[in-house]
Amino acid sequence: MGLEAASSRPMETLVFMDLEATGLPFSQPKVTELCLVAIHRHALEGLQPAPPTEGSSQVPLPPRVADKLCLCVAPGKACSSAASNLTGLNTAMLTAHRRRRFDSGLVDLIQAFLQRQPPPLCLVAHNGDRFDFPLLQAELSWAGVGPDALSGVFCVDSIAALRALDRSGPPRESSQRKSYSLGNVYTRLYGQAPPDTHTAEGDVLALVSICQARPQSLLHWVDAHAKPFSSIKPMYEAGAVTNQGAAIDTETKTERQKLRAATNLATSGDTSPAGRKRRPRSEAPSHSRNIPATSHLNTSHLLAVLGPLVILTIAVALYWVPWSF
Ligand code: DCM
Ligand code: MG
Repeated sequence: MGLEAASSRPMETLVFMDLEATGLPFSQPKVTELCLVAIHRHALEGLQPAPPTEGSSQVPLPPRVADKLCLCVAPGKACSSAASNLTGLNTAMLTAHRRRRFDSGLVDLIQAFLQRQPPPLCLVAHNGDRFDFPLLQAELSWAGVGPDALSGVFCVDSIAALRALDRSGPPRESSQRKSYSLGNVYTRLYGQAPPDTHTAEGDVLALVSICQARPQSLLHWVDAHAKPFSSIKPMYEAGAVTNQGAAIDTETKTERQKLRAATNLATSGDTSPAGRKRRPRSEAPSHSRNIPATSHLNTSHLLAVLGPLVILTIAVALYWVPWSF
């Protein structure tokens, strides 16, 4: 995508990122909300580091110059109740609000947003190595683009960064195992819980605030440890989610019915079988639907080839047996 950069150069832009989703990794989640906040390193370098005592610092204002891309996504499968409770989002609501799927249009939007940023650029996500990066790779693959869709983009997990910075700093609470969850790190630093937790934008802004506490050492660590985003493996195979289609449709329908009962929204167009049929082809990878048909075809082919072969063998045997005595 024209963002190629040598990893030896310092990262010029940090793109803080958070994804909300239908559930945890084991459930092969789909994205429900995405937020990217792009900040030039100068905006972070210009900040004074926070005083060393934790819990007493004032929450810094985010840099004034920051590009944001925040949007909601229709996941195409039901949210777990835990995820809905945390995020305040559910599939029926996202569908009723006519949100679109994580399709190639969204990939274009993300690429265009990143292309506006001066390279080299690095995605920064809290727990990114285990959640946000592999999930983004899975969604990119589902949308039909390859693992190199964000070629030239780098990424780091801010949990790894903060752990490393703590290890390299003066020993504090060294005997205690610290939690590096976003909320706990923020509360340790600023003596209060972060606002708007588990909304993509709220979590990104909390992460920015955390990174503003030690900007120089963070940037230094990022420059040394940024890895290519293309090296991240998808959380799951693109076809896996659509294979659960029947269950997904049923759960989604139940959610929609609940929403209609609660809000009396006229969503009949969305819930009718005809409505579902109108879903654009681009919203699901076609290959996953063909798996059973393909295996049936292979068995038929095998019988078609083996049948004549068996008949031919018997005929040859009958012809040669009398001659061999
Ligand atoms: N998540 C979940 N259950 C949890 C924690 C998280 O299902 N106990 C899912 C839903 C969230 C997503 O992970 O949208 C990302 O979490 P977070 O809001 O912490 O970024
Ligand atoms: Mg979040």
